[in-house]
Amino acid sequence: MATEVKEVKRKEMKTKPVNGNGHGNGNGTYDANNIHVLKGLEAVRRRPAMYIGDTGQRGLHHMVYEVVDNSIDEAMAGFCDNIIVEINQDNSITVTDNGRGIPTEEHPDEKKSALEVVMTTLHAGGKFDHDSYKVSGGLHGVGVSVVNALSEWCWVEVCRDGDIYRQEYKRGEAVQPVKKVRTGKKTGTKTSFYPDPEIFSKIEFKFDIIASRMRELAFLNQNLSIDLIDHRSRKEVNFKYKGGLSSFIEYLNENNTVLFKKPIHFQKTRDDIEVEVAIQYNDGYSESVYSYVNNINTIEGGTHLTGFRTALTRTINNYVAKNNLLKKENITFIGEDSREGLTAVVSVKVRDPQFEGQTKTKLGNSEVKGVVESITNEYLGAYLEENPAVGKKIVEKLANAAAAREAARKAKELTRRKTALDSASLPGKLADCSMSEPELCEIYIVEGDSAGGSAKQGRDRRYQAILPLKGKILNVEKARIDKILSNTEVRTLITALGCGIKDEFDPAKIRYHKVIIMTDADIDGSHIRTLLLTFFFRYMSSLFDLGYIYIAQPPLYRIRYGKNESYAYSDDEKDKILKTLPNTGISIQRYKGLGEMNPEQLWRTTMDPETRTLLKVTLSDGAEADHLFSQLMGNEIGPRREFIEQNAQYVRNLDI
Ligand code: 0RA
Repeated sequence: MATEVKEVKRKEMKTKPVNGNGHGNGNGTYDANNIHVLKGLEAVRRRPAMYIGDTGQRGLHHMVYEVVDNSIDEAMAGFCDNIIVEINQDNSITVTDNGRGIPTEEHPDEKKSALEVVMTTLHAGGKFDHDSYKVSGGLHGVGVSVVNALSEWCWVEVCRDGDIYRQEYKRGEAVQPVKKVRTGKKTGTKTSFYPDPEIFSKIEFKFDIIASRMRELAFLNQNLSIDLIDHRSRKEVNFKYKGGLSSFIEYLNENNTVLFKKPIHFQKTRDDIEVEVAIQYNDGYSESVYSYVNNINTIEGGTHLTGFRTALTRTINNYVAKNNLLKKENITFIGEDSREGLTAVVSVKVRDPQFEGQTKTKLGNSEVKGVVESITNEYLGAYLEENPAVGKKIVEKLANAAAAREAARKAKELTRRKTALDSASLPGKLADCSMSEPELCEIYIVEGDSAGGSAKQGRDRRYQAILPLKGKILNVEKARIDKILSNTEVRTLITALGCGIKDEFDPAKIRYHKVIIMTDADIDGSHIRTLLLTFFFRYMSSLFDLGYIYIAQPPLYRIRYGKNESYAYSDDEKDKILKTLPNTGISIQRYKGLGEMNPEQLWRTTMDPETRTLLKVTLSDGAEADHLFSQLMGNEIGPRREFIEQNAQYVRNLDI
């Protein structure tokens, strides 16, 4: 999930209009009069980002999801239980499903095969659309014709009624009419495409990115089998979960100590809204709640999540009152208490979802809140009554959380001192920059005072701030918020960033739009980096969505020859440089830490925007990142060791 961002200006992207005259030119077109189709495709190719978000890594992978979504629709309609996704040698993609097959008969209005209409008409929809849970707004559900328009080539084979039909396309235009190519017994649809290099900056699919979305889809669609095959590396995985959301919860809690073994899991349809929820608690302090609408992760939440949260707190409070469980303590839980150590997934299927918010991932339909709330009340209430042993454990956990909250409040009130969280006074260790526009400013969080010193001398003080951190920050996976806030390094960091934390977190207040983690290229450095990323993930996660979190890339080697020198950022690069040099008079220095570079070298190799490389850390999948962070930093030692062993060679390029 980490994507490399070279900070050099990208060449202006060439987008060639498709047959600008609106008529087929014989170059891949068999129907010269189809002005309307060509206009649609041209619009997509002119402004691809409007349809798939961007033309970088995210948009590229979105192409795959768009095709898979159509097969998922067929699965949700009950006609498909197997999807195969193949990444081919040449980075083309093939998606095969065993559904009914896209209809191929002549479309009554368009006078051509329905298959061709679906593949070449923007928002074809209507009769040949699935009447299931189509998504309006957002980037999903833009249709497979968009993928087609943005592909250098594409072909589809449909198996129906004993025959296999096929059509090929070039940049969205059909090359010839739909043809019967052979006979076939089964039914289904197979789509293959190669994204257009004129549109996308780089055509290289990441196995892990596709895998985590396929895993998620398999969790969300119980019993659906999804195979992912990478022909480049011969990797292969199958995702199929009998437990659905229960399996999802078990996966999320794989590295945590849970309070009870079997997740609480229920599913019910009311007023045409399908609600499915799974819940489990672990002995940690953070909240891991993921919500979905029509298989789309609603990272900004919305009415379904609000309904769930309200019901959770209320149902547990009712249970406590009804059974006289906390007579002495006289506590009423607030929402925050009921979410400590909570892992939950809330998935709804809604017919006409309205998406709002900055990233269009917040459900707006008001009718959904009450439905999720009442279903959760009923099922969770009944579950607690029937499972008093589990009920007792949950209530104990929440009572602890409430007591800690109360103690923290009292302590704060008693001291009443201005805390370091108050951004009025900046910490002394921070060497701030002189400019104050956040969009121009960056902060380097540097491991250790000595590297901090070099960074302070080497930086451009107009827009670069330096915050040296002493040693390791607290592992936030293992501590409650009050303890986290009593840690000096963490407080310094929060104050320097200026955006607050938890309830007071406001990304609009952040003082720098680039937060750059700069640590040594050794085990300690990678541990500190992971601690920092975990902290940002648990307490300021929207900074990732906003694209504010970066990792600096210091060089590994300095190579001197005669009066010249070069820096190598990887072993490969070092070998490449050495090959270009005669064998005499070369000296190679391997950097063990940032402290070995003088200020000028640090600036030139790692901090100068003209020459540096930064890794931008993005979370393409929150649940996947959650699993990874709990694996890296959680309670269970076994899985962590296993992870580090498996990934040791990738530490420099850890994909989060
Ligand atoms: C509409 C109607 C029918 C099938 C599909 C859509 C369909 C579309 C896709 C896209 C990928 N895989 C798909 N599988 C099926 C079937 C109508 C019928 O047979 O009665």
